Amino acid sequence: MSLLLAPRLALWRSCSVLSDCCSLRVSSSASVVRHSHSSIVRPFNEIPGLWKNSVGNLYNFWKQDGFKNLHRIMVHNFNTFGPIYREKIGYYESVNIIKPEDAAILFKAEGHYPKRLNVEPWTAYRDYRNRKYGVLLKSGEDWRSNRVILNKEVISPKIQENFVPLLEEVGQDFVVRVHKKINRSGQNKWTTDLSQELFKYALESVSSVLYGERLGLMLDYIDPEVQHFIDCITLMFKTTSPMLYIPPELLRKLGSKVWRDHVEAWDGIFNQADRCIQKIYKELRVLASLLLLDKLSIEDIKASVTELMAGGVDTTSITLLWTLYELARHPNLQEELRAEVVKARETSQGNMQEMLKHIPLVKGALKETLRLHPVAVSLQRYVAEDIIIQNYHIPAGTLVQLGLYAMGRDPKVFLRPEQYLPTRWLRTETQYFRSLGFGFGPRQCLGRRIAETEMQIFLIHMLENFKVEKQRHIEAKSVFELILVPDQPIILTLKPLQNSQLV
Ligand code: HC9
Repeated sequence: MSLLLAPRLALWRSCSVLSDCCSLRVSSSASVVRHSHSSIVRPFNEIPGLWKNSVGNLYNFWKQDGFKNLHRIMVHNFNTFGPIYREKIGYYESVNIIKPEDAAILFKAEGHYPKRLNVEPWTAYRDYRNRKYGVLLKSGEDWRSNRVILNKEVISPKIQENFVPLLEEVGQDFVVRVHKKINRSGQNKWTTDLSQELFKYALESVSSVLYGERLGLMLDYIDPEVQHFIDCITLMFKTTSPMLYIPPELLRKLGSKVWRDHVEAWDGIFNQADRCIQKIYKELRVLASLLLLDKLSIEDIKASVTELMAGGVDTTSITLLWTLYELARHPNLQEELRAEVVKARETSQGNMQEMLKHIPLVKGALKETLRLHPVAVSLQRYVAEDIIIQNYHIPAGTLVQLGLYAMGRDPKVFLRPEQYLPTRWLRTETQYFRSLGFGFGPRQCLGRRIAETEMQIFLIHMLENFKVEKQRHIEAKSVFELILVPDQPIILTLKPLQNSQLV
């Protein structure tokens, strides 16, 4: 009996194989595209994920406290669905990817006018107050023409020379301030949550570069208006995230508190920037060079300069805070970095511009911080053409997000991702589309050059003068407040080094 059945079974099996082939052939000629390596490309609608019930997804997202946990939800989704998933939350629909190779495909398809996710609350405010968009929010040819001119003044390598001395001065003043605090404590050390101090350092730095004017934030008494500006930036970020998934227009009509706070925050930001811009028309810095070029309207300049100023406070200061935190947790590494800085100072005989060329490990540390604690949870582009990622067809116009936080912690992308290892950036591991903390291509962070220089100079000064220690055992995590920030205050202790001199 069984002997008789066996051949029939075999026959049935081969039949089913045949019919599989047939159905594949049929569908490939109908809607499925053939990929170059002869594998069959699968249609957009087969991408796994949660995109069929957008309202239900929004509800679940809200239940999981998604507004604060966006980064962890993304990690979870990649673990569930694999390296590509499609998602729809409220009116926000995207395809999410995690692999550096796929990021490369995405950025190659960004087109002439790269477009990322529109942060609706930000444009809603500008429209509401009738204020111009800067390059942060502009699109199309208007974006491109503004960006090309701003690039020359803000991000070109040549211009870096101009702001190194300005940033060095702010760095030195910060050291003096810390020494003062240490002396006053009477304990030969200063234990504190440095975040406020770092906000001030970052704002002082960026203002100095943009306006050529010092705000005096390294002094004991600071202008309450400037403190208000700092608070407004934090409030602006905080109030943005709850409005990402609900149309701000609607919240405005309902007179909701989050919208009102958001408007108040941006009002505070624009007022302070207006005051700064008003005061220093003549100074020969970024702002003045732009005015002299006479290629952009004063309103366009104001809009982008305000964005640079507001975008350069929490972002750099939090990255520095995470870096100090990691150095406090890894004392041996801290010594290695210090040795590099001491040697660099010798080699370059104190010339800061030169010194910045001899600190690969410090630069690696900043990349490592942005890998584990990125400011932006994701990078996004609306693809300008049809692309194929992970063998799925993605039509032009789709919003594709690279999960930057998830990628930084993926063991398939980084060896031992949980370890803070600045040396991995010294060309021992491949770097292909892995260091994306500032984005990529013509739409990358405009403030990148200022931020990098400012952070490197800060670390040089701190390492030369102080030892950074951590008090108790704390394990700080990220929380999403539009940008990722520490979920608790990070208390650090600064101790003067033996040979630290008062500058
Ligand atoms: C936030 O799902 C999460 O220095 C969203 C997608 C998104 C879109 C735009 C991103 C934003 C995220 C994070 C914060 C970014 C922003 C674009 C610019 C902004 C990266 C990933 C920077 C921090 C800017 C802000 C400048 C501004 C406030 C003047």
